[in-house]
Amino acid sequence: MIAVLAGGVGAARFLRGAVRLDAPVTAIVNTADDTVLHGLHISPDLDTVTYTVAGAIDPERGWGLANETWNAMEALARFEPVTPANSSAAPRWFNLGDRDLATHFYRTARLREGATLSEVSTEITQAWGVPCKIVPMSDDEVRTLVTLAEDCVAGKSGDEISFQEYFVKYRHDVRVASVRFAGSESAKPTFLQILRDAHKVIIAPSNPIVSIGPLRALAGVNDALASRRNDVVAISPIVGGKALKGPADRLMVELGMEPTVVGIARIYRDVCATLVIDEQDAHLADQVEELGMTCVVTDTIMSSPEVTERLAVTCGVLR
Ligand code: FO1
Repeated sequence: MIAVLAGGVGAARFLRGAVRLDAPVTAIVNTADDTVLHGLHISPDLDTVTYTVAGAIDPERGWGLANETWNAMEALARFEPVTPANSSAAPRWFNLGDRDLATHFYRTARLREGATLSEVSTEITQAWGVPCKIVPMSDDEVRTLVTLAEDCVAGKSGDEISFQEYFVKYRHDVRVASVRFAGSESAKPTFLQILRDAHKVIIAPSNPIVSIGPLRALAGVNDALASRRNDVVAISPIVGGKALKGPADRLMVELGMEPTVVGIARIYRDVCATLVIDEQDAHLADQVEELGMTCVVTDTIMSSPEVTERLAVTCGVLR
C-alpha cells in the first residue's frame, strides 16, 4: 500500500493519476481547513480529494462539483439587508453549490449522531465509488489559524483569522505573520499505523505549510516519517519559484523561507530522503542534494493523466 499525505487541489490531481495505476493507495488528508458555516461541517480538502478522484470535480475551480448550480447561495442574498451586523448567519463569501450541499448535509448529520470523521469519510467515498481509501488526518478538531502581518491591507492586521477567511474571504492576498494549528497538540493522528504499514510514503505536491504542516504537527507523525525516511518521497509544489495554485510561495516568503525547491527541501529533509522537482528547476538539483536529499528531476506539471501517471510511477507507485 502507498500512503499519500494530501492537502487539496495538487494532491487530488496526483491521487487521480496514482489510482489509475491500480496500486493500493491510501490518502491521508488535511482537515485543518475544515470550517462550520450555516451550521454545516465542511471539509474542503476531503471533498476536493474525493470529488477529484471520483472524476466529479469542477476542473476550472479545482474545488466543488462540475455542472454545479448556486440557487441556495443566491437565495441567501434576500437576507443580507436584514442580517444584524454582529450576526454570522448566511455568509456568502464561501460559495457552496447546490449539489455540494448534499455532502455537507450528510457529513454534518452523521457527525451529530456521533459518527467519527473517518467513518463518515468512508461512507462518502463509498457513495462516490472512489477506488482508494481517503482518511482524515484526525477525528479530533484541528484548525489552521492565520495571524495577519501588521501592514496588511485587510484592516484586520494583527488579528487571528480562520484559514478559510484567509484563503477565500481575503483571497489570500493579505500578508501573514504566523500560522498555527489549534488543537494539534492534543488531536490524535488516525494514520500512524498506515505510515508503518505502507511500503512507500509520498508527500503530495500540496502547500508544505498549511496543508502538509497540520499532518506533521500531530503527535508521533514526524518521528514515524523520520524512522522510514528512505521510503518517503516528496513532490515539490513549487515550480520555478512559484506555487502552481494557491499561496504556498508567498506564505514561504512571509514566514522567512526561500520560495524554491531548495526551500521545500529544507522543510522536508528531516523526514524525507527524496525530493521530486520539475525540469524547470533542474539547475537547483545540486543544492537540494547538498541538503542530504536525493533529487529526482522530471515533469511534475500534471497537465494530463499520462503525465500524472508517469509522475506517480517516478514516485514509486508500483511494487
Ligand atoms: N475556494 C474559493 O476560493 N472560494 C470559494 O468560495 C470556495 C468554496 C468552497 C466550498 C467547498 C469546498 O470544499 C471548497 C471551497 N473552496 C473555495 C476551496 C477551499 O477554500 C480550498 O480548497 C481549501 O481549503 C484549500 O486547499
